Amino acid sequence: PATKTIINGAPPSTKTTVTELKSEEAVQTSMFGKWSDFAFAPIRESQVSRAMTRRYFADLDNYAESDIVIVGAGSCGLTAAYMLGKQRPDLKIAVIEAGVSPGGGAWLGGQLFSAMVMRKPADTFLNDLGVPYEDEGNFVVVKHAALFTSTLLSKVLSFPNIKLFNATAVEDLITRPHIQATGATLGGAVRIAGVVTNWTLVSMHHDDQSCMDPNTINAPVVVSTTGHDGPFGAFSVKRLVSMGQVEKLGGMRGLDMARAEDAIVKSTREVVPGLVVAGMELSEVDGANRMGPTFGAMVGSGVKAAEEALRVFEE
Ligand code: AHZ
Repeated sequence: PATKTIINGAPPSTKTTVTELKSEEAVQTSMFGKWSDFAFAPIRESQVSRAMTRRYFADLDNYAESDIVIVGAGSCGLTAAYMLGKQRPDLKIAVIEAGVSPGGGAWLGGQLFSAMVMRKPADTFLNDLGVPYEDEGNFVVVKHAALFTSTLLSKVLSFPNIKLFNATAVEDLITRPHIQATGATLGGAVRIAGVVTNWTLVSMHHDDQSCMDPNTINAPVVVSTTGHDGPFGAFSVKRLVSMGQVEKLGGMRGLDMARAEDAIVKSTREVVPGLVVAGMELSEVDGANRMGPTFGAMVGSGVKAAEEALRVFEE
């Protein structure tokens, strides 16, 4: 009847076509076989819970003693993780990221624009990673920053010796008295011997909830790449100041691309024994300029941080 056709929003002839399509679909096969036979393998809810929690708790247990901890999974931290994972499959590397989504500021090229600019010679790293780009002479352009970040992330996560703990904040640093080669300890000097962690959501509620003590990871080397000062940034270097290991921070200076990028890469180093600082966190230590939306220095600093970490580790 006319009313029914209007309610369905389609004339009777169209209905026939849909029915025909459905029967064609039933015989079509896909990667899942025939759609008419489609069904998931059976599961019980507890199996899903156990599949996740068993692995997570095994990782917490395993990585409680790590060889290297990287704090912050932005472009610099992920680059360091990639270099370490590639060169040293024998080392256990924990990456701690406060955010749920790793990648820091590298999901966009700058402001809300997609393309990511890297000055040469950072293109060498893109070649190694297998990320395509357009060559513009002195610099190259990846068509979307997310292509760089997702490729880097997928490689880092594929290494069996790297575990990313995201939604986890580093709340403090583990310290030991720094014993010099002569056997002497100098003043109150410390070496960093690991990190103190907590769920980020817990870290954000220390003011209104009590008794939420943290967890720990011991490691002979920590690489801190928590970015410049901000809600979470420059975490480790600010803590170094409050514990008297660094007198004061230089404070990140204004934007000067040409100066900033070289300075960050060249000065990537072990700032106190056991703590390598890299990426934009370093600009707060040295009072270096910022570079804004050009990412070559984050890659260069990450590569150098991996070298510095291995040097400390091998001392
Ligand atoms: O969530 C932070 C981000 O993903 C994470 N992080 C910060 N504090 C943390 C803590 N525990 C765990 N206490 C923490 N994680 O660290 C990551 C830092 O990433 P980022 O992209 O901000 O820093 P980056 O040094 O890798 O890259 C900087 C990119 C910039 S900023 C800039 C400018 O302002 O001029 N220019 C560039 C290229």
